[in-house]
Amino acid sequence: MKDKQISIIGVPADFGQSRRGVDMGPSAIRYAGVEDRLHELVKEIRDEGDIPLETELPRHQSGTNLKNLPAVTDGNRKLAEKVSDSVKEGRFPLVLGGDHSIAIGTLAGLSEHYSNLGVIWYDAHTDLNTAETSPSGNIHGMPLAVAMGLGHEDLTSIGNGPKVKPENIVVIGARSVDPGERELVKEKGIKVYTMHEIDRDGMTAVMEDALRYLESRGVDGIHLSLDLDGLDPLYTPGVGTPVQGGISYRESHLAMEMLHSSGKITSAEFVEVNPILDERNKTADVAVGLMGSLFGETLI
Ligand code: Z70
Ligand code: MN
Ligand code: MN
Ligand code: MN
Repeated sequence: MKDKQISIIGVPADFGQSRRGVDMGPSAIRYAGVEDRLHELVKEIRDEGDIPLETELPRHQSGTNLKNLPAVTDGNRKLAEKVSDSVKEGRFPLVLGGDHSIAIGTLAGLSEHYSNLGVIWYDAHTDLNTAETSPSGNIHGMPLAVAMGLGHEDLTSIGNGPKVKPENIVVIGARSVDPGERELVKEKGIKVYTMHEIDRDGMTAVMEDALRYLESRGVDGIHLSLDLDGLDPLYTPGVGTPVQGGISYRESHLAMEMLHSSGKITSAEFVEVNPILDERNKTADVAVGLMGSLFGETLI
C-alpha cells in the first residue's frame, strides 16, 4: 500500500564534528537520485529543500569543550520546528545530513508528537557522550545522550523535556564505544546489538529481536537514525570516522527490508555522508539504495 507522503528535509551541517565536506551530504544524496528512487514507492514525495543554517555564528565558543555549540544549537532548533511541522501535516520526515548532531533537532521535533517514541540507531558508534565523557568535543558523538536529556543545557533545552526513554532505544552495529558511553549503556539499560551479536546471530535474528523489543515497550512510533558509518567502510568510504569490521551492504539491505515489512517506521534520517571523502559518490548511492529498501523496493 502506497500511503506515505514523504518530506525530504536537507540539513547541510558540518559543525558537529571536525571534518569539512559532510555539509554537502544532502546534495550528494539528491545527486544520487533519491527522489526518482522513492517516487514509485510512495504516495507522494516532496523535497522541502535545506534548513537555512546560520553560517555567521561562531564556530567555536570558549567556556565549554563542545565544538561550535552556538551553531549546532541554532541549526537544531530550526530543524526541530521543520520536522514537527512535517509530522503535524501527516507526512513522513526523511532527514538528510549533515553530521549526526542533527539527530538532536530531529528527535526534538518528533517528540512533540510521540510520547513513547522508539529509536533504532544504526551506527558504528553509540553517540552517547556528554561534555564530561567526550574525548573529542564533537557534538555528533552526543545526540543520543542529549535526546535522553543528558548533556549541555543549550542542547537538552531544544524542544520540551527528554525526547526518548533509554529503554526505547536500540543501537545496531556498534563497534567503537568510549568508556563513558559504555557506562551509560549499562547504567540506563540501553539495548545494544554490537557487531558481535550481528556476527553470532545474524542480521535476521537481530532485527527480529530489536523489533520485538520495541513492540514490547509499547512505542507509538519508531525513528530510524542511520549513520552511514554503521556499514563497513568497504561499502561506505565517504564518512568522517570509518571503523573496520562493519555491517555489510547485504545485511543492511536486509535490515531495511525487514523494517519496511514491519510497517512500524514513522520517520528516518541518513547522516554522515561526506562526498569529499567518498569514491565517486558511492556512499550516497548506498544511502539511496537503502532508502529504496526501507520504502519497499523489492528485487522482483
Ligand atoms: C567518538 C566521539 C562519532 C559519529 C563519530 C566518535 C563519535 N565517540 N559519531 N562519528 N557519527 O568523538 O564522541
Ligand atoms: Mn511550526
Ligand atoms: Mn553517529
Ligand atoms: Mn558513527
